[in-house]
Amino acid sequence: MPDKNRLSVAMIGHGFMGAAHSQGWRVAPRFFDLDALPVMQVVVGRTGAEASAEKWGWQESASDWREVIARDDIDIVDIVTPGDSHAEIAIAALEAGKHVLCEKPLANTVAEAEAMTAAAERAAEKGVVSMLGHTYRRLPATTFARDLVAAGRLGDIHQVRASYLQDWLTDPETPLVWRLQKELAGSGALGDIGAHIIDLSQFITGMRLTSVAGTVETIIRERPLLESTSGLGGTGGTEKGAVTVDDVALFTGRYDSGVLGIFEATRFATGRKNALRVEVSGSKGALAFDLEDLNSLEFYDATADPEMQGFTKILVTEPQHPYIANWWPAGHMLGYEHAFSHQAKDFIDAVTGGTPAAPSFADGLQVQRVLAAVEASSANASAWTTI
Ligand code: SOE
Repeated sequence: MPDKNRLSVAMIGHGFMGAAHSQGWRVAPRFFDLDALPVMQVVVGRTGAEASAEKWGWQESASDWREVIARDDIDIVDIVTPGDSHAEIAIAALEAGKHVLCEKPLANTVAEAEAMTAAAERAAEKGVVSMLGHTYRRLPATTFARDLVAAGRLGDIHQVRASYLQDWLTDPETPLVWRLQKELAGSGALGDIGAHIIDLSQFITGMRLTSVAGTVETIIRERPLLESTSGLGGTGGTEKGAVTVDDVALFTGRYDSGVLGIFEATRFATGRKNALRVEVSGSKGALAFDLEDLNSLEFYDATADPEMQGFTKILVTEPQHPYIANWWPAGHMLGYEHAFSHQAKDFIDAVTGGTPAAPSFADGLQVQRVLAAVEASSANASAWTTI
């Protein structure tokens, strides 16, 4: 690697998201021309961090995040732990003057998200950067979708449809992992995957949700206690424990423009593995994005001659498309992990070049308020609830 300014990264947590973030830090400086080189210095975990460090290419491992945050040689703290520790770690890191990248959802409660946002705003006055990890914003097709809406190609937005469908909980033997425990995860499908479609719909349209009406439901209420983890699930024992989060969240939302959106987040969509879909309908056109076909964007031009109208599938792999010029020739396809490199690149650009770090913690707080409003609505006979 060329000799450049270096920014040492400490990653706190080393589960599935730790693997994805490691990939981002490792690859971004090899494909994008960054003004500083992120150095994968230390991965932190209560147990097993040494093996993760070796596997993913971190220089060292540690078990105490507080000690790591106190180190002078650490510039960036990357938080990929379950949501219950986001607030404590992020606030401590920001107060120690470290730039912070935090996985979504920002926190487990609105109060925590407010405290994190206040800490981020105080830190920003001293030039400290903070950013939230909604990686699906950083796919070429979703960024291009945002650009099309901003350029007026859809005209006035009439409606939004967004769903995030997974099925990894349909098996009742899937054990009680942390994502199914309220004290660790905050909420279930709602916060874990619903947060993505809330953020993505707002990112693409530039509109903000102001009220919601919804229902959340837990389909399987008890699961085997976890014995060993693998991927999102693992192996359970004979003893069972209570699932304390939702499995399914369905809601309608109204944006600040007055437009209605419909949302579904579920881990019980049998056969759907990671199917995030956002469709936006407007007076001059429409677009549809499908994560299971992430190199493409469907666009409908309602201003074309009637006999030529129809959804066009655009392969978003031309060098003119966002992020693509630094990768492969047209049509050579990107995957899930590329968004993590884009995230690392955008974060380093924000730190070195002062470009705005988006989504900000304030954006994450707004999403957290949407999540809380959906839960409040569900507890109140699905009444419309202001965010
Ligand atoms: C599990 O539902 C999960 O890994 C989410 O936590 C991620 O945010 C999403 O990108 C994929 O699914």
